[in-house]
Amino acid sequence: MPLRPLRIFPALWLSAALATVAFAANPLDFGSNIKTADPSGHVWADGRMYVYASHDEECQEDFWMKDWHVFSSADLVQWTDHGACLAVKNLKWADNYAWAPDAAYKNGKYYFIFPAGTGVKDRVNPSQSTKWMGIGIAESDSPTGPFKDMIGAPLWTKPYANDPCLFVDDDGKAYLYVPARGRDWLVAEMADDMRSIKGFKKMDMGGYQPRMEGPWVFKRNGVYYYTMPENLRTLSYYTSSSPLGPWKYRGVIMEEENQSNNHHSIVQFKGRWILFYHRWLVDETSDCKKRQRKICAEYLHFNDDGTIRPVVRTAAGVGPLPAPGGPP
Ligand code: FUB
Repeated sequence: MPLRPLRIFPALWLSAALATVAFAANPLDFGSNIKTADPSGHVWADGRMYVYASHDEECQEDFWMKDWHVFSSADLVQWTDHGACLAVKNLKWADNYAWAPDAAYKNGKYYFIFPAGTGVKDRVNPSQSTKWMGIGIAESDSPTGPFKDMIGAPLWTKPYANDPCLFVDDDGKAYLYVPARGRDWLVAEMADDMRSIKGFKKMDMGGYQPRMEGPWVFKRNGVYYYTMPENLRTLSYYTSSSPLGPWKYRGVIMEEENQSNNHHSIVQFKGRWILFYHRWLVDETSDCKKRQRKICAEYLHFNDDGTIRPVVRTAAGVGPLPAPGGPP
């Protein structure tokens, strides 16, 4: 008789393990067929994972995007779509190009930083283009918004304004990282009230500055990591002992796929490091049948020396998290 529990528990572990293996968590299930891109993952004080994302309209033209969504989860499997946390229709200065956002918590408020713009890009005759973009900042008492544009104007429109990354260091200083045309990799400290920037500084990237967009900065064990889609597609990274650099190139995290852009974020959640990114997948149920973007996630692992192990795209992704005390 005393053997019985021992037989039952291994069986339970086995079925839990099989469920884990068989579970396909990618792309993330946001409860609908919503097309999403440019995930910016953050864990706030309530311990939930929040993902701030661009929203690709079904079969949209040329990245014409109108709002941003926020999703949250307690386990990375069951997600809540909190809806649009901000839309270009709420802005005085833009009506399009709701591109890759980021978020931060400071001064008891949640901040949402975003690119948006107006006009049309003429890809055949670029000189005829009327498109321009700016970076806006909005504020809310809630991590899910709605966020309000407190300035009513972009923080700047030149230099090139897209893909802001807002990193708040342990001392409370907020740094804004942006890609710029001409291969200048810029950082600006934000004013304490988060309503202006103190001016751009060109960072020393150790002599290696490929074309890039979508930078992301995080800190682990006192080391700053600057990660980005190299040539807009291959995720790679640098490290530094300061948020301002100089930075040292460290190599590739995730290879490119189908010559398509990738955009990512890296965040610690319940002791595990998570890489959020997007994939371009054909949706057979869609009228246009073309590849559209959806957000995925993978576990990310560090070596003992702090370098990042390469990550491969999987169907299983990150869910469900192993049970506490279970196999790693
Ligand atoms: O989603 C629009 C643009 O595509 C983003 O700003 C870039 O990072 C790329 O993902």
